[in-house]
Amino acid sequence: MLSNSNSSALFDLTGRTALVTGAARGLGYCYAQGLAQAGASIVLNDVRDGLLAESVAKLTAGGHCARGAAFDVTDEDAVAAAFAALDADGVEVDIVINNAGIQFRKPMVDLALADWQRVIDTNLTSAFVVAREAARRMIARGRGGKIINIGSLTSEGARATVAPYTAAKGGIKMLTRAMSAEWARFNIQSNAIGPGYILTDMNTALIDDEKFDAWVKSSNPSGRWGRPEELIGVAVFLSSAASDYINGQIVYVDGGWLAVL
Ligand code: NAP
Ligand code: GCO
Repeated sequence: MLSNSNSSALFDLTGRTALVTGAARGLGYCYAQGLAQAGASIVLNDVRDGLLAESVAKLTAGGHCARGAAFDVTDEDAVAAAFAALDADGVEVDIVINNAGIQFRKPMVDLALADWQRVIDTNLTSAFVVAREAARRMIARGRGGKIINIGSLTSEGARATVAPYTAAKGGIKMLTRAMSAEWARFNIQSNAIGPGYILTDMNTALIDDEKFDAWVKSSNPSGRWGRPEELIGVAVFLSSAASDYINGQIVYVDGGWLAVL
């Protein structure tokens, strides 16, 4: 039976280093902040280094250990170079949160292949590219690690006009299982988080649309949008020893959306 002190130690990330992609703002910054508060050192990635520097400064001002790594997650060479730079600085990534993602809303009959590809590259392929670099090092070090991919309600169901996003997030669910199939034996736990409709910049147009806002509120039994900080708990859980025997799962943080008819 765990005593209170032991149970809190389960979620302690002290001594761990986490790389969070797309961490300058939105859910990525929340994950970075939450893992930092749980004791982890954070490598924040984003594609725009200006905003990234501000977010790193916010965490360090709060007494946390954080550094920025500006690179485009869709650029395989840039990802490799970023990990090489971390190697050179002696930074060993124990936890990866593949959070970077974009949305592009258009009916498929009007959708350009370039736009399809950009969403797939950012939301799915980048998770493979970043996790591959991390897993190579985790396996070589022999002390395991955590890979957390970011899915969505669209990992389970589709809505019109977001086909590439839906295909990517469905792929994230199965890629996470593929990572488990190959890496669990190295004590690497690969799981995913599936946020519902959350109040971030990605959804500004939807939040401001009265009909869509009403649909979101009527489609989940909590009757509201999720708040970014409500994703922190599951991120710390899947980053910690508390989830060492969980692999290949996707944990939905959706107000009960997927649980009801
Ligand atoms: P967001 O507010 O649009 O933030 C996305 C972040 O990813 C931004 O900081 C963005 O950088 C960064 N990014 C985009 N492309 C990148 C690239 N190529 N390389 C590196 N960083 C890149 O989105 P969010 O709502 O926080 O969503 C974050 C993740 O959660 C996404 O994967 C999204 O699909 C997923 N998700 C969100 C919701 C939701 O309701 N919000 C629900 C389910 C899943 P810039 O600032 O430079 O643009
Ligand atoms: C959309 C939204 C959704 C949410 C999220 C739901 O256009 O429907 O952007 O995709 O962001 O993925 O889980």
